[in-house]
Amino acid sequence: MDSSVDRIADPWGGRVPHRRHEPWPARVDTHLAEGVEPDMVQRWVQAASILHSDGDAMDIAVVDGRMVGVRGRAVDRVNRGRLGPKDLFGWQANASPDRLTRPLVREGGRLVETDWDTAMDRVVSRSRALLGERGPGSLGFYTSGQLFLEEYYTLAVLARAGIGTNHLDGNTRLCTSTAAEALKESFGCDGQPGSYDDIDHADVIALFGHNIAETQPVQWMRVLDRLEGTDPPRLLCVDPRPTPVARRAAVHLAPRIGTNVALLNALLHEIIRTDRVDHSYVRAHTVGFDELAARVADCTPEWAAGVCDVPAARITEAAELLGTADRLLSTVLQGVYQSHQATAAAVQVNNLHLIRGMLGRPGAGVLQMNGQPTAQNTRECGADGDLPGFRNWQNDAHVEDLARVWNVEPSAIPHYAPPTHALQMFRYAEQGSIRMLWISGTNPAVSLPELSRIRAILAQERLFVVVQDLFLTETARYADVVLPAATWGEKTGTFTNADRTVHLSEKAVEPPGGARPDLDVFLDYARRMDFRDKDGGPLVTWHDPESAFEAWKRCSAGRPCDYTGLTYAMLRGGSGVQWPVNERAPGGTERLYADGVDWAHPDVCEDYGKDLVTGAADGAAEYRALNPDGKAVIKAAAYLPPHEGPSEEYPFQLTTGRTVYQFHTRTKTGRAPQLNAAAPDVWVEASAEDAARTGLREGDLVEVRTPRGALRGRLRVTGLRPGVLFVPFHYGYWDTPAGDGPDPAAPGRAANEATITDWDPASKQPMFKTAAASLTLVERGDETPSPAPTTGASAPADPHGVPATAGGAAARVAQDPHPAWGTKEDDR
Ligand SMILES: Nc1nc2c(c(=O)[nH]1)N[C@H]1C(S)=C(S)[C@@H](COP(=O)(O)OP(=O)(O)OC[C@H]3O[C@@H](n4cnc5c(=O)[nH]c(N)nc54)[C@H](O)[C@@H]3O)O[C@H]1N2
Ligand SMILES: Nc1nc2c(c(=O)[nH]1)N[C@H]1C(S)=C(S)[C@@H](COP(=O)(O)OP(=O)(O)OC[C@H]3O[C@@H](n4cnc5c(=O)[nH]c(N)nc54)[C@H](O)[C@@H]3O)O[C@H]1N2
Ligand SMILES: [Mo]
Repeated sequence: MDSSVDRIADPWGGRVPHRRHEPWPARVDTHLAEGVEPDMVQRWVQAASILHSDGDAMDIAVVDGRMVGVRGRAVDRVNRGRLGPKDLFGWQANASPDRLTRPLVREGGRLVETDWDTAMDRVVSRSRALLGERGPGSLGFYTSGQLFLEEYYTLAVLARAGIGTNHLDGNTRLCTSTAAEALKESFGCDGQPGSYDDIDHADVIALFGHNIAETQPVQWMRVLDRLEGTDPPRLLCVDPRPTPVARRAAVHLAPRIGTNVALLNALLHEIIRTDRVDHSYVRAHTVGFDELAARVADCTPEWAAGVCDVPAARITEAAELLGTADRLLSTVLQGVYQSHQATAAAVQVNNLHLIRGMLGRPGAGVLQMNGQPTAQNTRECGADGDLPGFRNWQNDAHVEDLARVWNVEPSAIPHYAPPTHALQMFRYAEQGSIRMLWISGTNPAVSLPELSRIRAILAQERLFVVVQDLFLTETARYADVVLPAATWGEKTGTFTNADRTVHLSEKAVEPPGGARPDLDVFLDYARRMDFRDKDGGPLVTWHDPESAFEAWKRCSAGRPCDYTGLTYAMLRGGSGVQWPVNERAPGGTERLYADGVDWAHPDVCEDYGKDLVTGAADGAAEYRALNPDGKAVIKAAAYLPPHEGPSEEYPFQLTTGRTVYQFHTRTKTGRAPQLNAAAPDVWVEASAEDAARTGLREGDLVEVRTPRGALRGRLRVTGLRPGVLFVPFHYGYWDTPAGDGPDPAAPGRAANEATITDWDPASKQPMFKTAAASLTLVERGDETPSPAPTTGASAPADPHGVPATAGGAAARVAQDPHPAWGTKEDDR
């Protein structure tokens, strides 16, 4: 080890210059607990990160049955040994003293400890009673993007074919349902076209509403390394905040919130006007170009400049960059997916690639990103609003095929309507048709919009709430039964990152006390419920992670996400592998759609498409008429103004998001000392212009209010777009002194007190990024700096007097740019 870096002060660590078209050089990052030296480690256990969608491969260091650190895996295609701050420090949360170790049940209004039999009996008897009295539609399952593939698949089988409910969705609805929907709209099917390796080859990288530096820090290291190498790429950044990406961009556009479609239509207009269109690609592989050309004919940069409030000349510059790129890589994330016209905007990025013929070649690709580590599997396995294996619920042949795999009658699989989306499930619970809600691996009392409403729904007497988690979360306080789960490092399973790379993550240590892997809980439930197939055999025929994986392989056979060529043995020791993996592609598949699209044919597509304005689903006949040969669909969309605009009472646009140090509702990162200290409490960002105009200063305690609610935090003045406020959504409600729920006397703290109940019509993803808000002073800061980190997008406009974020000795990480092992291709 020849260097060590404070990776809180410098989240991205040192550079290893990276030349274009060459493999990304390795650098192995290692963090061990204080006092532990590498030669004291007894076992290194293979795993991958579950604190973002990157899939950073790592080994967990074990001493005497305890986790004592992590090190990146140089051999892996995704991260080549590097780890981000959450990867490096987040594992400590596993050993937190407040882990749940026994099930809890509600007795006389309070949660009390009990044994598994008692807890599961309550869940099973309530399930049975509801099935008998009210039918399968009275049960709903709200799961995660953070469990393992084997767990989602089991849950999908038991919910869809066991219970027979249509109400199964994941928090992936809040996260990547727009990614999935945009891929379905353009390519007929989910499935990431691009590869992270495209970063090695692209000459232009365009990031739309994606703060990759803070949210996929390891892929940002890859970009930074390219910027230090020969023939560096030029970056386009579309983001209203001054993110680290914006600071390194050749062109940074900071549009008015909610105007992505207007901007993208102007970029498409310019590319068509200057004829940077790959006409032969368009002719061979797409339908819909003429409609797009007509739709954007009037969308000049001058027009968009008025809508988006960015200079027309900048838009032209951006279009030049995109239009002249030899290999263009685009990424899209929450600044699009959670903003206004989410699917319409994400689809325009696909259109950009289709009309420029930028797909399927090294460096030419689109990444409709995922956010959560295992969101891809929620989608593949049908634990969200899809059927397993990207089957089409409107296509009877697909439902019959799924019924064959499960050995049930097709009628046993609800497909009378699209699977219910998460916000609709909460609506049904509010209205009383859903009477039991089983929440696994998600914390809706912090992460859903309009929290006062969500709390009221969860608190209803008539709703039976089951929460399966590691901790007594804000949501678990409302539960009737709490099931203590084992997590990453304590259980074995596979998961798939945003570029289709499948990793195996192995059990390194025992879970605390009586905590059990989610798979075991679902299997136990299936057994107690005695779910049967059509011949009277057990519906769920597997019993452990590997047998669940084998069952999933059979379900995935012949589908785009084909896992049939993968085994646990293949995933051990080397790098992760990108699906599809089958007889045709035994080593995996780097990029999809090298030669036209494969899954858009009416007989095989996952979806027939939707109206991007109303969300109305097209039928098979309409789709067949539009796209008989199964080409890529170029779908145009007109810009529409956001639903809630600034007013006299609420003059600001409120947007929300993330910092590099915290993950979501902080159940893990809030328990990792280095991470938590770097961003210990909520803050509010406003622009220097707005601060000057309103007389507010760094550190002032301010209140952000919308028609839904309010929250308070200390002000950070940044280079944010004027007129916009930003609040991180990581912080939940303030507890009562007794710790039994939100303190009615305390002010609001969660961003979602203020957000709106509204969603994209096509993807049903909630709009966390667009609301109108007011900003008022509560109390002067008197030189108290805001708790906002100084390293990322929340860097102060004027650093004077603001202490720089640093981690000190406890945050030092060994970085080895010349690891002796695992660097060569043939080591894989
Ligand atoms: N450190 C960290 N990393 C994470 C996570 C985490 O919680 N913490 N979560 C993971 C998950 S699940 C996800 S989904 C991803 C999310 O990753 P990102 O999408 O990168 O993160 P966000 O901060 O939610 O939003 C990105 C940007 O959208 C911009 N934005 C807001 N409104 C608009 C708009 O109207 N137009 C445009 N163009 N931009 C806009 C914001 O300014 C913000 O910088 O991160 C993953 N990685
Ligand atoms: N305002 C605003 N709101 C947002 C967003 C935003 O940008 N702005 N982003 C949205 C997005 S993209 C996302 S992904 C969501 C995230 O929102 P949530 O999913 O609610 O956030 P997490 O904190 O990740 O919750 C995961 C829960 O699962 C538990 N857990 C972790 N591992 C395991 C396991 O192995 N088993 C079980 N059973 N439990 C486990 C954790 O302790 C935690 O309580 O928030 C959404 N909400
Ligand atoms: Mo997410």
